[in-house]
Amino acid sequence: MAFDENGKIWFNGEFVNWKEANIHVLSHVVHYGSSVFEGIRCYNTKNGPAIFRLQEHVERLFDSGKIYRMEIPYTVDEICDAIIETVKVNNLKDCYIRPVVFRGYKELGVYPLNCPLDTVIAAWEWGKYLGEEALENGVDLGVSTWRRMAPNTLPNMAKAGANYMNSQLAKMESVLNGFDEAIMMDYSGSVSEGSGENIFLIKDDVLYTPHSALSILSGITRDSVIKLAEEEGLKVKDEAIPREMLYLADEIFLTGTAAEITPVRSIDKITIGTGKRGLITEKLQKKFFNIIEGSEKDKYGWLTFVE
Ligand code: PPE
Repeated sequence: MAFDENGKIWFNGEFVNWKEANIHVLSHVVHYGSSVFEGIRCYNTKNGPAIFRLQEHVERLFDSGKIYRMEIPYTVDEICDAIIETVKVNNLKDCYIRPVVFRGYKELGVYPLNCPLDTVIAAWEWGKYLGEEALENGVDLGVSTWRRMAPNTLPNMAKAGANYMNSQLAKMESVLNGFDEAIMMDYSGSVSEGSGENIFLIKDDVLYTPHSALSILSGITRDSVIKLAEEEGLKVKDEAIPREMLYLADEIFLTGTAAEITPVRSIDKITIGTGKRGLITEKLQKKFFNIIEGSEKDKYGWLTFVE
């Protein structure tokens, strides 16, 4: 992934040059991780660039802010418009969009409410999250020794910068151990999620995914896949999944804005199913990519066109 540093970044309501979108080193966020953010994709569909589930992402940004008592000084509509403008101004077609709201520069100390809130939107081209081949051949996962945050520690439903310290521990461990990605259990030992993805498994034609009280981020891709699977007549169960059920699955895949729908071919060096992308995974990928390419009708209204 590389940035094009000639672009413009939306910074508190105005576009600034990429290299001038800077903050002070004594900003609250630098010291205490006080930020909430989103990751959104724009796809170059047959009918022009369109942002996938823009409204839902921006609503989740505001929800994350609410949990942390951040009063974002814009409306959901204003942020949606600013995101569209950011894509346009930068002449992007296929891109990843990163809005972030953080506590800025005024004073330090844990108590955050005297610091200003800054709101930033950046966008850049970001290809396949887990490598070009991953969508077809699948990735290798390792179960992390790090657990997802327990209830009453850090709220998993908020997409907050600080949560990604936990993700980084798991991701570094898995990559250094030779895996592509980590899968984390929740505090009680049942399956939770990846460092930046939700997880689904398929056993005997039923789709299983951990429910929202199992320390997951309620993924928007997860929600999209559940809708597409139900449309295909598949049974979807969101429930607690024991770790060993992963090893016995017929198919497994990860979902996320960055990861899209990525098949998993092994976990802890145990082959999942045939060790190749499964048929149901492939079918769901096709449905998903047909919508974002614009070749299938967008019946859920998931696409917001940039023009
Ligand atoms: N869980 C976590 C922990 C997570 O970070 C993501 C997204 C998801 C689940 C899936 O959510 P959704 O994108 O709404 O389907 N991770 C974002 C950040 C990745 C990054 O490396 O940064 C993303 O995919 O944009």
